[in-house]
Amino acid sequence: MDCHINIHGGKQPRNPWSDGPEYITQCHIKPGTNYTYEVIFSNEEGTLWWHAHSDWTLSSVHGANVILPVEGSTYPFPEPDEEQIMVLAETIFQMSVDYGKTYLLLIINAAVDSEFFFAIADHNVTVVGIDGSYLKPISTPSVVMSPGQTMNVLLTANQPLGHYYMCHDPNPPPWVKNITGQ
Ligand SMILES: [Cu+2]
Repeated sequence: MDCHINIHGGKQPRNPWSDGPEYITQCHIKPGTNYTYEVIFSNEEGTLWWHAHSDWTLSSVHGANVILPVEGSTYPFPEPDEEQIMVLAETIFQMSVDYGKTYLLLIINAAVDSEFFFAIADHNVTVVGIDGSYLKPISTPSVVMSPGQTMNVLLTANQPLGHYYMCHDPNPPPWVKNITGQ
């Protein structure tokens, strides 16, 4: 498969040669050949991602770029107990949590053309970052993510022990319909 990689959301100052769009900054990388990307981050922080950039390959060839706080600094929110990367794509995802722990979910909407609601039944999430920038935390029962968007959200496992649906769907889940008015 011919390929090239977009460093999605990376500003890459004075380094467009590693941005990935086919036939704009580079030709296809042919099977059996190599191409080395130089990724330059400047003030991005949190979660970004990379994806193939040719036709529909981006729906299956992708991954996270996690940009941690620089050494000697911390997150601008309480330190989570654990972190979990979640790429919203074509697969079903399950996650086990420990009661009382707080998890930082690094969520990437890798869909080519769909906005997605993301929600966890009976839980609020606290949005602390969007598209490689931190923000003033917002607590909400659901978020809507546009194609290519990333979010960092905190989830605290503070509900009775059990199984809870995690919703990733173009339509709002039933338990948030009263909030969206639909
Ligand atoms: Cu991109």
